[in-house]
Amino acid sequence: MRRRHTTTRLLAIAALALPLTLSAAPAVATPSTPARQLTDVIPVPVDTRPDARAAFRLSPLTVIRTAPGSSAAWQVGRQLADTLRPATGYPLPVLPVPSTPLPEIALVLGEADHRVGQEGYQLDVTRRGVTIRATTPAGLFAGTQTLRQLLPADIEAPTRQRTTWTIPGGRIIDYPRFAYRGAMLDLARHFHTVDEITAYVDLISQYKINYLHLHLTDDQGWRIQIDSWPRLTTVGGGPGTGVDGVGPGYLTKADYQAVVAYAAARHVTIVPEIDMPGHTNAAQSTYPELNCDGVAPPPRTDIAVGYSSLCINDELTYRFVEDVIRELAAITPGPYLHIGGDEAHATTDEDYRTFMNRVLPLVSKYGKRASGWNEIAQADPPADAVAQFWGTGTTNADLVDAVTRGTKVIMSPANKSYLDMKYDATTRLGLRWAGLIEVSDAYGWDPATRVTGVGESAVLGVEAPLWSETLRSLDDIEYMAFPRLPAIAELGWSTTTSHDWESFRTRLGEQAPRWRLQQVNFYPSPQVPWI
Ligand code: IFG
Repeated sequence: MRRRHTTTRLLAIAALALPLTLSAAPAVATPSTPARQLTDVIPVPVDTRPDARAAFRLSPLTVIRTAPGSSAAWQVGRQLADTLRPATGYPLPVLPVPSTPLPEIALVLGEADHRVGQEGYQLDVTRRGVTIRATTPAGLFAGTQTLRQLLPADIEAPTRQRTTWTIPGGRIIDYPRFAYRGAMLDLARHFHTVDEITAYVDLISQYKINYLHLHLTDDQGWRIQIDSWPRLTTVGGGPGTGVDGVGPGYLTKADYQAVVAYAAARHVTIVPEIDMPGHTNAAQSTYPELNCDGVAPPPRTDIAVGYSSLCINDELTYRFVEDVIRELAAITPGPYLHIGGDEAHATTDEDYRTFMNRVLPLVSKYGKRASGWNEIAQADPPADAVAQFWGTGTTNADLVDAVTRGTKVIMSPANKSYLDMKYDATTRLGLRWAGLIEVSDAYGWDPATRVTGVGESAVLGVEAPLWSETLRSLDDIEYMAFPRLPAIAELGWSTTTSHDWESFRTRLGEQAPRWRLQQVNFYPSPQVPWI
């Protein structure tokens, strides 16, 4: 009964859309940009087979058909429709039906090439339409991000364009090299609002980034509500906190859950970080009892590091840490909880190991997998712990030793992937302690050979941290992240055999019209042929 009704409805749509079709067809095709190739995508797909005879052109009749019975697939279809409707002006109804007589973009769960795995997709473009096949909704979403880039850049316009919406024909089989492809925002040094975080999620998800690490606490600010220690945010995240005291800000639990949901709808998983035992001045200046001498140090708004340490041999410290981990784990659906561990210069090596060996197991007690900066390898991290390498060198004995015991590594070499590093000596924003990072530096390395003794099988993936000592706005975030974040995204997704600077810089240049239409405040690197 439903099927007949649906078909009738579809034909009604077709009848309605027909005049639109006639009126919308431009007198002459107006190619707005050079013909797009299936490889004109970042990250570059694994396997592309063009078929010039099979180009597909969106029209007012096009429908988006999603796998019946999958609300997640339907959500991917809705997101795609929301992306394509403004610039095309087409209805693009999203229909969870087994088939349609109309030209379609079909999102199908199952039937994909076996190589696609859990995150990949198969995308077929023929004269009759587009079919994206995947094992999971995440794979469908990845396929729609590729489809978005296969359309002319005008697709990013917020208003209707008289562009010919042609998609190049052929087949793409695509899937990621690494499972973890992350970005990081530091909310502690400067508090970025929910709107700034979700705007960043909109951008990073276009490049198949699938994790966003939020650095929630540090010396200058505590940015996540913890019910059992309420002054952490009202004071530690209060007025005057942050670098240069730029002001209050923290995520309530509702804010955090809204960010988690927004990111999840774009198949980005949030990884929260509570940095300890160092980088804890915001907490310790708020609660005197968290200090060994019971005296609260003054709040800090400078950018020095390494001067703070929780009181390692005081039981209250571990009640505090367990309260925080418990409350944060309860509102974090993702698998990881990051406990920091970096620059604990005010903690003795022995105390550091004592602390970490008590705290790391608390993360798994509350159902999460512990991650931490690579210093955690100095303790005895549990086998499933993840160490995030942020060194500038190519060796690290503790890390290699932990890897032999099963630790996996997220690669974030500071001289390659730290987006808060200046592009060159003239860059107003950013720091330069790890060196200057132009786009070619961010692209020119291999996560599987960066650290001797940490090979492909030990590398979980990559992450591009953006520390906020010098950032104050979304414009600042965008200026430092674009165009270098797409470089890290390609390192995380694409194959070593497709790694090619000339190809990447050309494809990067082709992103400019898209970023201008999305009002992305990107850095126009002289290394890139921007179109
Ligand atoms: N190192 C510190 C960060 C931040 C960064 C700025 C790590 C793991 C320098 N720790 O990077 O807190 O200050 O580039």
